[in-house]
Amino acid sequence: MSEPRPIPQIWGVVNVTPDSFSDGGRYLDTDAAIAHGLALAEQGADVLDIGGESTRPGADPVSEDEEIRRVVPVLEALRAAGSEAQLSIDTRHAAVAAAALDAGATIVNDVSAGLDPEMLPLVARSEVECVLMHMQGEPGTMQAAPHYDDVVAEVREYLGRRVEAAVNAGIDPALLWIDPGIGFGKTLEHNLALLRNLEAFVSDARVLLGTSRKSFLGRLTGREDPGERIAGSLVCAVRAALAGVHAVRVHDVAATHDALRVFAEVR
Ligand code: PMM
Repeated sequence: MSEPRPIPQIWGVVNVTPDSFSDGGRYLDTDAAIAHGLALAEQGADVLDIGGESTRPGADPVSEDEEIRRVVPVLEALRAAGSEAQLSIDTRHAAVAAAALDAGATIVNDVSAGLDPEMLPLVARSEVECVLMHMQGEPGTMQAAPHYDDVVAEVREYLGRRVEAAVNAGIDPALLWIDPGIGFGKTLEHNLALLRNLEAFVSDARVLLGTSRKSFLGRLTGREDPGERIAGSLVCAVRAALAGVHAVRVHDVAATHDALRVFAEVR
C-alpha cells in the first residue's frame, strides 16, 4: 500500500483591508492585524497570508503606496514577534511584493499569476516561493459573465502556461504553487466542477486551494454572512485533503486545524 498523503498545510488569511468581504475591515488597524496574525499562528497556521488589496468581486483598486502602507508594518511586526509561521504577501503588484519581501515575507501569492511584468523576474531574483492563481478577467468585472467550454481543462492549461512562464523567468519549479482560483471569474457550477476534479491539478507543482467563506458556499447553504460559512469551508478543506492538495487558505484556522487533524486519523 502506498504511503498516505500528508495533510495540507494551513495558510491563515490576514486581510489588512477596509473592504474584504470576509472580515469587513475589522483588521484595518495595524495592531489588530498583527494580533490576528499571531492568533492564527498560535491556532496552527503554517503560513500567514497578508493582503492589503481586496480582490472581492467589484472591489475598488488601491494604489501600490497604500497597499505597501497597509502590509509592511504588519509583516515587520510578525517577523519581529518571531512566529514560526512563514509569511506570504498576497499582491498583484511587484512593487508591493518587493517591499513585503524586504519586510520578511518569503512567499509571493499573486492572484494574477505574474501579470505585472516585473513580478516573475522579482520572484526569480529573490528565490522565494510563488503562488500562481487562475482568474478569468479582473476583480472589478470577473463575475459579470464568466464563460468556459471546459473549465477544468482550461484552468489546467492556463496554469501550465503560467508555470512555464515562471520557469522561463528563472524561477526554480520546486518553489512554485498553483491555485485554480475558486470564485475568480467563475460561476457556482464552474467552482463545483473544479472542486469535484481537484485531483486533476495535483501534479508536479504544489496546489493551494482557497474556498474559505466564499460566496458559492453562501449560494449552496443560504448563509449570507461569510462568518457563518465555516461548515461549508471545512468540507472543502477535507475535500482538498482527500485530493492530495498541499495547502488550504482559510480564515478559520482553529476549526480547519481540528478538521484536518481528525481527517488524518480516519481516512
Ligand atoms: N482568494 C482571495 C484572495 N487571495 N489567493 C489565492 N492564492 N487563492 C484564493 O483563493 C484567494 C487568494 C479572496 O478571499 P478573501 O478576500 O477572503 O481573502
